[in-house]
Amino acid sequence: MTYLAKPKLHHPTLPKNKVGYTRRDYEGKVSTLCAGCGHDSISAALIQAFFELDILPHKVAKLSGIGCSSKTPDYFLGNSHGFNTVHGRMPSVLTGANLANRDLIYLGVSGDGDSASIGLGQFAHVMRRGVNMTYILENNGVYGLTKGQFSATADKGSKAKKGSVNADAPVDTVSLALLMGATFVARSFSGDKKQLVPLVKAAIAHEGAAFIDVISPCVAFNNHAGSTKSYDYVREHNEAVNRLDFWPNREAINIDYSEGGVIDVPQHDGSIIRLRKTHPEYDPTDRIRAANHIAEHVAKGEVLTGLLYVDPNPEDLHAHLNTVEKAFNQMDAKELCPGSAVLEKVNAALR
Ligand SMILES: Cc1ncc(C[n+]2csc(CCOP(=O)(O)OP(=O)(O)O)c2C)c(N)n1
Ligand code: SF4
Ligand SMILES: [Mg+2]
Repeated sequence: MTYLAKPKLHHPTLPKNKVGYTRRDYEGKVSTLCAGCGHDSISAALIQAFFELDILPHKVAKLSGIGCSSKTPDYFLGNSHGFNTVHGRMPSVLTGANLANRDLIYLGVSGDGDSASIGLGQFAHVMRRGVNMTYILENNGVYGLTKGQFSATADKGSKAKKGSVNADAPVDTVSLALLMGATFVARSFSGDKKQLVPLVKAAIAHEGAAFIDVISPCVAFNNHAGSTKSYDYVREHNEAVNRLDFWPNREAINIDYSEGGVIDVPQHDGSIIRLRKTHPEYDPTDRIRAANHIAEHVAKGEVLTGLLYVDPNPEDLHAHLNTVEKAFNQMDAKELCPGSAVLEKVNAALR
């Protein structure tokens, strides 16, 4: 059994969002992951975020690589576009799709093996190019699907279930995303939906490369004492730099907050991220200080969560390349192929 379709029965009184869909309309097939797997909680957070943002499911394209994490797009947004690519190659397929049609909302879903081991090069370049997307890395420190080998995000000295110790230095994906030019960088925990859901919403609204590393324990292979990606370890070492609330541009903010430690970060599309700072000195709009702060906490073995960096005025790949706005599938043959005379001119310019 590889999947189970969910029964299509909807209770008539289920609440609908502004585009007329119920929460059930954002679900997918029944998950076949292990009971208690962090990845399922991330799927639930994604369902909630897309439902509450009133996004039309057919306006979303979900792309993933290979792994338990990369299987999850089958378990949410069942009415959206989907592409399960090759291991570690999701970013290039997502980039191509985005270049062909910028009208969709792009959601990349990956694992730590998929992104930090085999796909490290693709991961770095998709951030550098500023592809407008929300990239979710479901980080459990192991290759769950292939039975628990250490991945490149496993901490040095952490222990596998059978006792072997990881001798290699880890890739810190948020530091790398920041270094490579991502304009929205966050970390969260699959067990903290209150933090994760607004982060996902803000990442969707962000018009550039948005990256969220979500620590997502693998209950089958990496949830024991000695693992730094277990539920217990993350709960004990979680340091949130801020808690955030998110308002899409069409909604007025009508909740009162005391001034102390609260900052508003307006996004390019008019939406607002309101940050309640838990680390008073932390400024998520300062890339260099953010990088230092993250590195200091990595050295202490703490899991720094929250919105770690945001550029309120990002530029995306289309701006870099000065592309046309129209999606390729909206163009006729004449627009797509301007003819041999134009091609001749282009070729002549290159001689
Ligand atoms: C080219 C290629 N190499 C190796 C594999 C075997 N493989 C499948 S999933 C996987 C690792 C997945 O780990 P991760 O991305 O962390 O996902 P998780 O299962 O932990 O969620 C590997 C090595 C493959 N499918 N394709
Ligand atoms: S093996 Fe690990 S990552 Fe895969 S479904 Fe089970 S708990 Fe989740
Ligand atoms: Mg993994």
